Amino acid sequence: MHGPRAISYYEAIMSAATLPTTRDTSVPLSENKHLLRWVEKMAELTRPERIYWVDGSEQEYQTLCAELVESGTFIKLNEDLWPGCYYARSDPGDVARVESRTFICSLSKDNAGPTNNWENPYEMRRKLKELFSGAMRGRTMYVLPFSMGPIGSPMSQIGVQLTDSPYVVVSMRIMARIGFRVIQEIDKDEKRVVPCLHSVGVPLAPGQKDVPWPCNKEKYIVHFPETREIWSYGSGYGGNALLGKKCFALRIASNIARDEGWMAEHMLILGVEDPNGQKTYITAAFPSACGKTNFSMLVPPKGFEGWKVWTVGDDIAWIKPDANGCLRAINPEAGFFGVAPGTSLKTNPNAMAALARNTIFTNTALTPEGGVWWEGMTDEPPAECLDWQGNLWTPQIAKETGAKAAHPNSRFTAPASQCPTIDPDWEAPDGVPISAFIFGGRRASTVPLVYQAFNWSAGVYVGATMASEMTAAAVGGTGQVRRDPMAMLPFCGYHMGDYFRHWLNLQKGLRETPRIFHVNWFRKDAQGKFLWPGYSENMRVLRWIVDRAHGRALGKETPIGWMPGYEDIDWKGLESFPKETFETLQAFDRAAWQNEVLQHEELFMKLHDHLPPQMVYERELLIYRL
Ligand code: TSX
Ligand code: MN
Repeated sequence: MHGPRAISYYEAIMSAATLPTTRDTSVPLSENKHLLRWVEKMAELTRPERIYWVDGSEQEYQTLCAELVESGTFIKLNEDLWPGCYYARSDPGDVARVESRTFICSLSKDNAGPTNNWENPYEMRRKLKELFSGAMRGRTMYVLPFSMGPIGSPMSQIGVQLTDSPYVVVSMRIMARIGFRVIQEIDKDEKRVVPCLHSVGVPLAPGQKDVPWPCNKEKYIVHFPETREIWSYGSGYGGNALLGKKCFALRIASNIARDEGWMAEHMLILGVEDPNGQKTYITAAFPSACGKTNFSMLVPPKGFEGWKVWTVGDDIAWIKPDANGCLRAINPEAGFFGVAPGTSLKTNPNAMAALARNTIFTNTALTPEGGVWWEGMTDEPPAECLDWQGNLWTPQIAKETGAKAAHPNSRFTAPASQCPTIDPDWEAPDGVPISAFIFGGRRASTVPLVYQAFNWSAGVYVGATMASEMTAAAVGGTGQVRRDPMAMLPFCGYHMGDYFRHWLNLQKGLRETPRIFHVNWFRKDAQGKFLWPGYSENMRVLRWIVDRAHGRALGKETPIGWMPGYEDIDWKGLESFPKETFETLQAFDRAAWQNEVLQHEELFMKLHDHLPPQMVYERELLIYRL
């Protein structure tokens, strides 16, 4: 880079009386030649008005937030009610991930597989260069170094995101470790970084006034798995724009993990501590709308005094066999980017505590007191508020028009460290030891509350055939079943058949085989009522899983796996739960499963040329047991 010489942050501190006000933010914070050359090249392509190196400091965060308030993107919430919190409304056309615009551009189409969008990488590069050409005109290009995983952990990975969105910079400061600490890691031993280029795709002409939420109708979220690059254009929202999360920690990391013998999974990590202080860590994968964040912060019910559930992560787990053949997991994230609607003191008091301060709210409702609100937050809605588009909302208007105050995909971006149940070891560089995997789904019928797979390959089959029903509101209406293998359908960065093979192979390097379970909190009776109270009561299921993982609990063999009998569940504090209801919850329906296994075939047919033979054999065995 021409112009100012790269200086170390330490030098900058020594040469400046007060660093944040005097630091020249255009001066590179790194001395890494590859990084500097790439930043220069991307600036030549996108033509930003200025380049800003993000140091990640608290002061910088405050300054950027103040600028976002100034520009109209942020509203500062009432400091007495929501200390350190900000509120943003997105463009109504930029409210969620766009799977139809998400691409895996591997060299061969075959490597992306039938469940991903694919474009020829050379063609895509040409297209992206066109789109990004001059895309940052009139804007600041932030150079945002970030670490997925604790800084310095051998399991962490580093990226650098170039973005023209200050909203992304402040969000990433909550969701990842960013700034100068990461630069030091990069400079230490010329570490390989994943380059991530992001633009909202709205260049500004000289003097042109910006809008609160710039974005482009045309969106591209593109991954190059071989060269480990991410290019994202046109969106400023969530997984499209905070590139460390779904793009890096799942789609690119799943490719790195395949090559290096570990797993990048769409899983929460929790620790169950029993009254003796013994801790058992478990990871769990659920499709969307199953309450994954709630489960990761579970509050034990009445009767489980002395038990504790600790949260390591609510969304992503990187899992790796250690030198002793034990699986260890880290949460690559530093925050929760959670769906707001439905989150309350009743459903998730720990999330409510985590988001009570220093949190960014996007597309919730705004109350007249300068607070936020969303459907399901309180029993009583506010008398009036502004909805996620800034229009007046009242319970009366809602009744008449069906209008929601908060967008169903509205989010809180909150520091994980603020969660009361955050595990003391959540940032342990070597991760936490994993004893069991849970797969799950939302199924009104057929699938019991809990069962344990017979062995590893049967368990991989359980994960591979996972499915969930859309809630009544979604297309299909009457609970259409959607297959979502390991909850990775939108996030696996390569062929799903090869991904199953990678799962099968993982066991070979392990001293002990982790147990695999399937849960379903959502089974309904003939009248359409939930059979299981869920939430805190899930602890009873979790206890059976923990005890099974340690070889302490009994199970009954059924054609689909091992199941607890009524006597095998700890009912302390819920003695009134009818034995018959439990039997209904656990009922194995042979006819329903014969139909279920036929549906497994549909997904497998799509993947057939890459499907590991074990998956076919497991299916055959299941059919014969039925
Ligand atoms: O998050 C949920 N969990 C996991 C909690 C640790 N939800 C919310 C899902 C949407 C995100 C649940 N909803 C759970 C659950 O276990 N179970 C249900 C279904 C249910 C809903 C309401 C009741 C019971 C079950 N109400 C009463 O029993 C009074
Ligand atoms: Mn997720």
